[in-house]
Amino acid sequence: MDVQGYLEESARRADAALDQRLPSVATPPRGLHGAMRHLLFPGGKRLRPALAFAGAEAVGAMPECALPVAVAVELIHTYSLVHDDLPCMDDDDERRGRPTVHIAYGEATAVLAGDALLALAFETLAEAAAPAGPVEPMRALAALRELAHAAGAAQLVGGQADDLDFDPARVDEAWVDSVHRRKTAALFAASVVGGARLGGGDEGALSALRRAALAFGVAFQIADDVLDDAPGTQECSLVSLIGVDAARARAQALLDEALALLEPFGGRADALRMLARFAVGRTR
Ligand code: GRG
Repeated sequence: MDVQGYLEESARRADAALDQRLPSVATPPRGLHGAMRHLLFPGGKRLRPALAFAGAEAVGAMPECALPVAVAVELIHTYSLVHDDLPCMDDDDERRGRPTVHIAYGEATAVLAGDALLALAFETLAEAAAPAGPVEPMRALAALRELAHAAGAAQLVGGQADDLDFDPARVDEAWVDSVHRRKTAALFAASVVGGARLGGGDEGALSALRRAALAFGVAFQIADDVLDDAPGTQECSLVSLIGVDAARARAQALLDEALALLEPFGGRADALRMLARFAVGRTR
């Protein structure tokens, strides 16, 4: 299967589960429920769910066992985009060619929709951890803890805080790398490792997968900055700091590092390798 086929199959699987998890728009408060669904359907590439499924496959499990993690990470990713678009943050009117949630539903509802998506992510994993749930409870709890850490002050939120504080006079490569790691790569790692955890992976495998996902997660963010590069923009980007060619070379080196870490997994990590190459090699 090629990467587009893998992403489409992952999206189908994740979308059906997400649709079931989300409150119906027919149920009050309708505005809130509509706002929660607005950016989720239709979604983006659904890369993080695909990474969760590929993480399970990398440890020899069926991709479906990663479903609770796949759903939870996409909910967190979506909440972060809803909040990132708000006037107090990036102040964007459009995302994926459609009005952002606060444009469509108002600012207060967009804040609440983001809050509710975040809470639903943890409810989803906690339900998977219930004794009668589909997953071994301790594994689901460990995935929940790792995802909470990736979403919190130490990672996603902390990275966003530093990004908002961006000061071009003080920025250096280590600082940019730290923001990329926390804001982008941590959620990639929680997706892959969470999927592998639910798939029964041992600590050695999880640790190698975490390092690989962090490496290609940072490479993905660098590649994203290369795609977004607009001369003269003042933002936290390796491109503005070291130039396009050096940034591309850094992304390639990180991808190579990730692929080397995946080597011991053999054919089981084929899907993960394909997604890592896709994430870093995207042209749009
Ligand atoms: C508000 C806590 C909080 C965090 C916001 C998501 C975010 C952090 C900022 C948005 C801008 C940005 C550069 C995010 C880094 C991650 C990234 C490149 C997100 C886009 O991911 P894709 O390409 O998006 O997977 P789709 O649309 O395909 O889902």
